[in-house]
Amino acid sequence: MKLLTLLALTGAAQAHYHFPRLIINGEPEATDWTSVRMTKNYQSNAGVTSVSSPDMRCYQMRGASNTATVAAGDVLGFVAASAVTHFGPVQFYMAKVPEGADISTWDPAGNVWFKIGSITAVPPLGSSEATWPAYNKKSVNVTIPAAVPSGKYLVRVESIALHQAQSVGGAQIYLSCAQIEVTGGGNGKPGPLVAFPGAYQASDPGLLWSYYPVPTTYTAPGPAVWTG
Ligand SMILES: [Cu+2]
Repeated sequence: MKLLTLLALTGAAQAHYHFPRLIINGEPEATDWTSVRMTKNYQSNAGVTSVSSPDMRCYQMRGASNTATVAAGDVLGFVAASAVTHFGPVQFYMAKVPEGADISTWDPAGNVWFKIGSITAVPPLGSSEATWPAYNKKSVNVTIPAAVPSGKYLVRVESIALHQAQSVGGAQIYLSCAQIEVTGGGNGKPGPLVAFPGAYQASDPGLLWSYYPVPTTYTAPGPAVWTG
């Protein structure tokens, strides 16, 4: 029994993941942590479990050396290393770097984030890939809204693992932030703007959620997706 338990725990640790590379125009970056800020879990792969922690912002250990160029309206991908091995929603946020600020050192604190994508549950609900379209994927994609103004942004990807979310603090959040420069943007006014931490509460129905008995609805946490 002890061996079985140990194997189960080891398997769980290996099953964690992180998002270390961008995919631009279908091309993954050559190396990890180039345009993506290195996260504290780059070795452990552990998720964030306190939504009130500043780690909810970028889970950052150090800044990124590069800023990737992405055209508004294009698809931006994040590689999941080695895959999104837990079921739950995957969401994307952007924050505009203020004029005059250095993107490589800017801390995206306060109400600066707007949601640009949510890959969430497709009914009927369960714990399968049919319910959760991002589950087991080796990369996840979002479209940079065509109306977003040109400029420098952080793009934050998060995967909310729900397999232990039946108790408060049980949801595991795997996230990272990429540095991009949007070209050919529009004149939209992105919003609503929210803060990390702050946007989520541990008791949000999208974070405190049990997959058994099988529920009929799932609502991902955070604001509505800004569609421009
Ligand atoms: Cu895990």
